[in-house]
Amino acid sequence: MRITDARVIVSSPGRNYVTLVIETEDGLTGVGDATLNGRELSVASYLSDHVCPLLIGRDARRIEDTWHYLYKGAYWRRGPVTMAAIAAVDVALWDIKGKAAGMPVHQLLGGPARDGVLVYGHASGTTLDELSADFQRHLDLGYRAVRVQAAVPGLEANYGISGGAVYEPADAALPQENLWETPLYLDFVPTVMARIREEFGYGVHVLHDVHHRLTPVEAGRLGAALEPYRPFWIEDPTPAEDQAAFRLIRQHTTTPLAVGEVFNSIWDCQQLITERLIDYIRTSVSHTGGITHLRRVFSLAELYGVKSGSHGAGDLSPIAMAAALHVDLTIPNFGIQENMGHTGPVGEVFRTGYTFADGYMHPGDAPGLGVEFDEEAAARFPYEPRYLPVNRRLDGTVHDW
Ligand code: CS2
Ligand code: MG
Repeated sequence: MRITDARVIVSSPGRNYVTLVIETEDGLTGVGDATLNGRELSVASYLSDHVCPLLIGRDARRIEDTWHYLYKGAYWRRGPVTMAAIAAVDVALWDIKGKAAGMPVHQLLGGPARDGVLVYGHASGTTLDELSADFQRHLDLGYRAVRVQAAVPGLEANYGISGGAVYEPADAALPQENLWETPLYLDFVPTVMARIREEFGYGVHVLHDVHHRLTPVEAGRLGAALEPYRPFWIEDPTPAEDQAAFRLIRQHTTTPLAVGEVFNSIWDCQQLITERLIDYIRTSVSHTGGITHLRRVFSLAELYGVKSGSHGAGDLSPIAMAAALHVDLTIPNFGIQENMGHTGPVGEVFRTGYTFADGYMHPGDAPGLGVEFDEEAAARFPYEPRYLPVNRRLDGTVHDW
């Protein structure tokens, strides 16, 4: 089954997505997501200039071989651009394999290990009252797990606050500047959790994203302060490239720790997993080398009692969401899946078969991934330059965003 065409489409139906389309000689088409928020064109170039020419004439059935050909064959390994490009090829080939077999991808991965995939949604507010109304809205929709973020008094324009729409941090043609000051945040977050637990009790999972902003000892203090409220996890407590830093956090708190949305390979989390420094690994299909490599990460994690909790932000396309759900349905150590959702014209470009009911999602049973990518619709939404914000402390120092 030879590959006859591979092309990259960058479209912006509300936000930018990089989509790889692979066609085979027998008329099958597979799609993969290669979106890297704020750096979309670099992955598009990596694919069209350096990967697509290598795919023409290759056997589409040889997923594992193609993965290693692209990873080892480039000599220059890892990194978000390379791994997002490899991910798109890998996911598109799994899509083709499923369509060729007449089976959903999750059947090729061993079949369902559960009936549905527990997902968490995002509640946020510029005030605690707004947050509480948004939390209630999520409960009304059926969510059993909800992430909570609220604007820290004294810090305007902060991460994770959506103003009612789907959260979109890449909001300007050149980077906006946000403000940060850790002591204000550390004093505020326990009051957020207290309010949510007082109002909604303990029968729903509550999550919180720290977005890589603390030092290890600050993160330990936050985790300890939140223990009475029993969060499902705190996410990305410290800049995640320092794996050993998590030892210090662990020594100070039993609040579960999740990390991984900026990781792109198993090497980024090897120490975190093998030293049992985290509870959830949040790597995503699109940024971690596709289904093939993500399963390897989760298999390593399973050995050490670490569960999955994949990143599922709106800046991963519906193709990535579908691929994540197929993996989530099948692995033994599934934990939870983020579901930020997509809005606006995204649905005109990506037609999805996955479903949500009572807090659980299911990828559907259509052959392959179950997502149709409409290239004509995509052409109506050309690329728009968009950047993620940059963070500064009150004294002007650049801080982790
Ligand atoms: C966030 C993301 O979903 C999350 O947990 O951390 O929204 C993150 O800010 C974006 O994916 C960045 O592109
Ligand atoms: Mg996050």
